[in-house]
Amino acid sequence: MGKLGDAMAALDKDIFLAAVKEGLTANQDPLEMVEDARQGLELVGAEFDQGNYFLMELMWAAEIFKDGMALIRPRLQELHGDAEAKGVILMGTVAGDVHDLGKNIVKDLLDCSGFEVIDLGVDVSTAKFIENIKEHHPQVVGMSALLTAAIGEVNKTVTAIEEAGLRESVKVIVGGGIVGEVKRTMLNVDHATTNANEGVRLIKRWITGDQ
Ligand code: B12
Repeated sequence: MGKLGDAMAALDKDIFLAAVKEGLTANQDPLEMVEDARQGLELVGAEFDQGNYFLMELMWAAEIFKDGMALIRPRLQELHGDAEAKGVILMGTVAGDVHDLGKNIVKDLLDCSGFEVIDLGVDVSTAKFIENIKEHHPQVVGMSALLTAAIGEVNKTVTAIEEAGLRESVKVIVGGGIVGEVKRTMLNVDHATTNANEGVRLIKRWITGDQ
């Protein structure tokens, strides 16, 4: 873990933002910076899990991350930008789950790659996913889920997509903490990953056919 992760784990916003600026000046890969910060967040989560940090600390960590992303985003756009719209992707964090930092990174990357992203936000019900697939005809549905309790919601949504007769027309990809928790085969999706970049590369391949 690097400077960003260390500062995040220590919940030190000033040092974190200084490290972001330093990284940008040194032309560090913005995705590497995001991954470093994510690892720090994982440590914050572990402290929370052990009862050393409380909800206040989790919320503070999320705020630090968002402020850092605001600085990193323009560089992501600069490096990964591509104006040509290539397809439509529907994204949302599943019902009962309000974690959205990871989903927003994927959205930023897809935006930068020229895709039209319809972001349904957080706590998205199965019905809302279906309604929006019917309305926007996306090629890909991306779900984010971090809570163990959200695993069932992912599968419920995929079943609803099947029952609505829409499964043949969309690829489904899921990301977030649950992916590390369950065997991928337990999730009835086309792909599951905790790596935003890998997910975006695959989505590009699905839509454009490029390798
Ligand atoms: C920040 C945080 C919060 C913030 C969220 C702020 C926000 N706007 O998102 C707040 C404070 C709101 C919060 C609340 C809660 N949290 Co919380 N939270 C975290 C924490 C520390 C970091 C999560 C995060 O954003 N990581 C950084 C992002 C970038 O990582 P990511 O989401 O995994 O995304 C990456 C990939 O997975 C992937 N990805 C993500 N989505 C998608 C989608 C697609 C399509 C693709 C391709 C890829 C992809 O791309 C990203 C970049 O690589 C985690 C700890 C952890 N280990 O994850 C706990 C954690 C997830 N939270 C936890 C808990 C328990 C809660 C609460 C229940 C606490 C409470 N008592 O109220 C509530 C739940 C509220 C709810 N109903 O959802 C637990 C979950 C345990 C479990 N397994 O169920 C964790 C694991 C902490 C812990 N160790 O106990 N939390």
